[in-house]
Amino acid sequence: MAFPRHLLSWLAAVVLLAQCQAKTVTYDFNVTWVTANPDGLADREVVGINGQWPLPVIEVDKGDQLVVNMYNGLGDKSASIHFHGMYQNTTTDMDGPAMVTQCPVPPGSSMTYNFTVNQNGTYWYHCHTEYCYPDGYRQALIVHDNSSWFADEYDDDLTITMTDWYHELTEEIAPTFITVDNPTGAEPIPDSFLFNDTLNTKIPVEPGKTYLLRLINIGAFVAQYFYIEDHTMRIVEIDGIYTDAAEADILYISAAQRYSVLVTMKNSTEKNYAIVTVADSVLLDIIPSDLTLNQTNWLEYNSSASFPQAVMTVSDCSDLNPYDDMNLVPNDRMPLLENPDVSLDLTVTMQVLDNGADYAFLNDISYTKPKVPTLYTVMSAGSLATDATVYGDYTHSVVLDEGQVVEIILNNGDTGTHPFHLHGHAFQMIDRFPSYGEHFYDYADGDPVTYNAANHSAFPAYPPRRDTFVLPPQGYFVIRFKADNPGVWFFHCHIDWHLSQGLAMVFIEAPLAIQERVTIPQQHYDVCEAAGVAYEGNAAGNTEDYTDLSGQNKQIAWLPGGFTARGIVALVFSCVSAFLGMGMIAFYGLSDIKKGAQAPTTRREEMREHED
Ligand SMILES: *[C@@H]1O[C@H](CO)[C@@H](O)[C@H](O)[C@H]1NC(C)=O
Ligand SMILES: *[C@@H]1O[C@H](CO)[C@@H](O)[C@H](O)[C@H]1NC(C)=O
Ligand SMILES: *[C@@H]1O[C@H](CO)[C@@H](O)[C@H](O)[C@H]1NC(C)=O
Ligand SMILES: *[C@@H]1O[C@H](CO)[C@@H](O)[C@H](O)[C@H]1NC(C)=O
Ligand SMILES: *[C@@H]1O[C@H](CO)[C@@H](O)[C@H](O)[C@H]1NC(C)=O
Ligand SMILES: *[C@@H]1O[C@H](CO)[C@@H](O)[C@H](O)[C@H]1NC(C)=O
Ligand SMILES: *[C@@H]1O[C@H](CO)[C@@H](O)[C@H](O)[C@H]1NC(C)=O
Ligand SMILES: *[C@@H]1O[C@H](CO)[C@@H](O)[C@H](O)[C@H]1NC(C)=O
Ligand SMILES: *[C@@H]1O[C@H](CO)[C@@H](O)[C@H](O)[C@H]1NC(C)=O
Ligand SMILES: *[C@@H]1O[C@H](CO)[C@@H](O)[C@H](O)[C@H]1NC(C)=O
Ligand SMILES: [Cu+2]
Repeated sequence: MAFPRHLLSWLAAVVLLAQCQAKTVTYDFNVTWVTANPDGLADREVVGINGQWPLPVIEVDKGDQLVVNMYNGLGDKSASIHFHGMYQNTTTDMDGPAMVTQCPVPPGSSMTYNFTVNQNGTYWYHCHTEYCYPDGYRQALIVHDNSSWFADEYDDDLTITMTDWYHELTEEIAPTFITVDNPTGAEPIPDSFLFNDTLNTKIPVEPGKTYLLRLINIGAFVAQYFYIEDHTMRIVEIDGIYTDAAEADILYISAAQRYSVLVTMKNSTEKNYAIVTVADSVLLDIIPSDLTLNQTNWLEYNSSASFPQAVMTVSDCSDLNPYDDMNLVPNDRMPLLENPDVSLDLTVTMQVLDNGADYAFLNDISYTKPKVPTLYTVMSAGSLATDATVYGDYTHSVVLDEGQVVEIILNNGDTGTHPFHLHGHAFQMIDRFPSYGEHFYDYADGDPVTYNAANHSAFPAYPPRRDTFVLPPQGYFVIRFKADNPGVWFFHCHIDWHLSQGLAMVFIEAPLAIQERVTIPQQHYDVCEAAGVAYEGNAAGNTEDYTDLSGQNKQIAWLPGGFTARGIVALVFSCVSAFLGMGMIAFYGLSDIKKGAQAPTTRREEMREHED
């Protein structure tokens, strides 16, 4: 019996549709504590998913609908998920940062994330409530693409993460960080560095083949140098943006950055080769003698040959000369965005506030979370959503109009390195000083060098784009993006310690378009109910008068005039700190709460004062 012809063509159409139609990929995440010991040095509690750690890699194809049903089974800690690098176009409510686009999901509550993946490349996901991803709640998110320009050039792809690792829970470390006992803001020193959440990995490879290595720094703090002995890498993607191939011997991968590189194997199987990661120890205020900064893992060509430790050729990691990502050219040749409609001139500083602890600032504002998640203020403020006042004085919110070209000039008044991440966009990197390489750290000892709009280096015709860009010590960077994605987008340093010190601000992009195009699922508001967090009103939770911010959360008061941060640091170091800590709190409690006249002081200067 023959099938009717029309039925056959109908069947063919169904088959075709099934092949090119995007699918829904669903993950059920039951988030609970589990025990792990990835460096072989200490058992600790980590955030597991469905009883497992390392966490599952999320894998999707471009165009898929990704659904993640998260149940918070931690019992004692709130959580959320940010899908780092996903533009969340029309789904800003699925972006994940607590108190920015959602409420923190309390223990016993669930939240469903549901959005279309309209991008290619290498991403990751991580918890985005206070202090939660360093406890292990982070993993790779890969968007496969069989039609990338380099798809024919590799045989297989491998995902490799790297991270700093602490033996204590973040909640145990945090109280020792922002405190009068740590006025220089010295970041907690990691206990080790992991390679793909373990150590001593042997990656079996076949001679002559080419691999696409997707390298992701999922760490909370420390950048890492990466190279493979006797092998050249060809960079083809940074942070989800395809680039023209660029040969590199060494990469510098900051927290949150990704590099995809093509590596062709040798034909000979006589030897195994070291894959080397070197933690950027310049970021560490002290280097404990038992901290292993360099790790050797291997390309395994021959399991019966030896696995030699890497031989280091330089005396200090800052002598390693990594590839400068400013030189990359995006494969799509998106031209330089010209004539910005908005140009923001921002300066990073670290300053001691009235409680004697060190905080981080963008133009003297230390991000302080609002009482209502900023997106929910947008949704409930009506036409006042275009007035930045309603988002409060300490969220550092900037309202953008749809379609504007936005420029951010970020000057670094601090001696630390800050990998800045913008949610909702990949931005163009149009200038940076100093460049990666041998002079990267030279300026940390002199005066900050600020961007001069009247005299800058020529901008690239096709600027590289990425979503996380390293701001050099006492240097600057300049980036641009087009406000073509209505949403509430966090812009912050990806060193989790610095984020907790307030190194963040918020872009409210086309708020009236958000109101039109975004529908918040009832379940997301239910999470607020469960968490006891308001989901209507301005930053202070006021639903009657959106311009009345009384009761809003504020940053700690400034030191009283006459007391400089340097003075405080000198004092702290010359006295017994426990005794002094109590004395200072009492003293400042009596003083006027007003902004002091002191100039921003960098940490290095403070340290010098202490050394003097
Ligand atoms: C999550 O896992 C815990 C521990 O295995 C289990 O007790 C709980 O019932 C699970 N919850 C859900 C919603 O799956
Ligand atoms: C996810 O979103 C799509 C598009 O809005 C919708 O059709 C679908 O029902 C949603 N799925 C879930 C599980 O919420
Ligand atoms: C891409 O190629 C891989 C390996 O050949 C295959 O398993 C996968 O189904 C392909 N994906 C798509 C969307 O065609
Ligand atoms: C994803 O990759 C495909 C094939 O290389 C390309 O056509 C498409 O433009 C890419 N998508 C984005 C958002 O860059
Ligand atoms: C790295 O770890 C992830 C998660 O366990 C795994 O899927 C991946 O294959 C590992 N990569 C390599 C190169 O072994
Ligand atoms: C390995 O062998 C292939 C085929 O003979 C050759 O084209 C290639 O250049 C060789 N690779 C190296 C690194 O010598
Ligand atoms: C693997 O290494 C061993 C020890 O060096 C050597 O004897 C052997 O010939 C090698 N095998 C291959 C296939 O190269
Ligand atoms: C680690 O790497 C640095 C810089 O590459 C080097 O100076 C140092 O000697 C290495 N340390 C060890 C223990 O190999
Ligand atoms: C512009 O900057 C360069 C490099 O810093 C400097 O050498 C030059 O003198 C400056 N030109 C002017 C007109 O300021
Ligand atoms: C968001 O989608 C709009 C409409 O398709 C598009 O014009 C815009 O470029 C997208 N923005 C981003 C950041 O992908
Ligand atoms: Cu930082």
